Amino acid sequence: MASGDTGAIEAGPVAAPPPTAASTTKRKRRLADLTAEEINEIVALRGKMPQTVVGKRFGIEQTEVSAIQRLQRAKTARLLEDQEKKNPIKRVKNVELSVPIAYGTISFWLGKKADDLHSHKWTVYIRSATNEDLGPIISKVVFQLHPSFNNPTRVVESAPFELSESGWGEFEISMTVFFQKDAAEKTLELFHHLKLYHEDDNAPQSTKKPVVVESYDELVFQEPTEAFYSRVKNLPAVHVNGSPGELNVSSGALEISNERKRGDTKDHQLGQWFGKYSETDELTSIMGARQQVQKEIAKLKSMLDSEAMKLKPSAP
Ligand code: SLL
Repeated sequence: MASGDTGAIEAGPVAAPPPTAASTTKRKRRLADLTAEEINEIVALRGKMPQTVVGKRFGIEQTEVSAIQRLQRAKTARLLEDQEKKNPIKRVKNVELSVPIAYGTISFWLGKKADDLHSHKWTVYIRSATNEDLGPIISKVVFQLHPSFNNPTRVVESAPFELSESGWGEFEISMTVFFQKDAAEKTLELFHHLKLYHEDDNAPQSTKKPVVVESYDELVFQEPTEAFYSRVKNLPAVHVNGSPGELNVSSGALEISNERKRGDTKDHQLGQWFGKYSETDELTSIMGARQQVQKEIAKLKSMLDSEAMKLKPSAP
């Protein structure tokens, strides 16, 4: 699983630069000139105001407004790591949870209803590949739209994690996935290019048949925390690979539930356009194969361990 963007910039105390002749003359300020209070203010304003405005207010460049956010995120990641070092969270060894997901966009041409700024209506979404509720896994998704939209940063705090809009152009949508707290995972960044038009320019536009672009992926939790593992292991959205050893709790893999859960996408109004990743064919065989491999790995590991024990020189 790709982890969140912590940026290339190293986090650390923002020290004031040594006074130079240049710093006394009037010029644009640099990142290092900002006080901690100003940085906090910029972070708070960043989502609420266009970056250019925030930048102007503090006499810095727009790119520096973004850099500050990355710096802040890297700092948070580091704090989390430090915390974990002091008080390690218990993780389940030899186990991997995987959650098949699908994400993408479905866009309809508006036909007669189209105007210059709104030729299409579209929906961007992240769903379980089998349309189960992702609410127990994901706490929120932040969709970042093109700056030409009003309030381009959209936060969806409950499942289903989707957003509908209308517009005129194609662009890249970034989605930051935040996991439930007990998963103790960093955020995950997904990117999807919104498509409004068919590849083939000559294909007639239709208000009935949408342009659908969807990607399949899996959220993989290696050695999940014990809290997260026991809470989600039996959910139909979750596949358990490997065996938890001494925890010895039954696996929830490949369990199929017909129960309608809040937040699932089983009766979704766009459901007919969703890709189908059936439990019964491909997915089952992939999951089955994966479980087999995990079992073999566990077997080999324990064989190696017992060999190593035998080889250990006994204490004099
Ligand atoms: C393009 N680079 O030129 C892309 C930008 C932006 C699309 C596309 C805004 C709609 C609204 C909108 O659709 N922006 O203002 O409500 O194709």
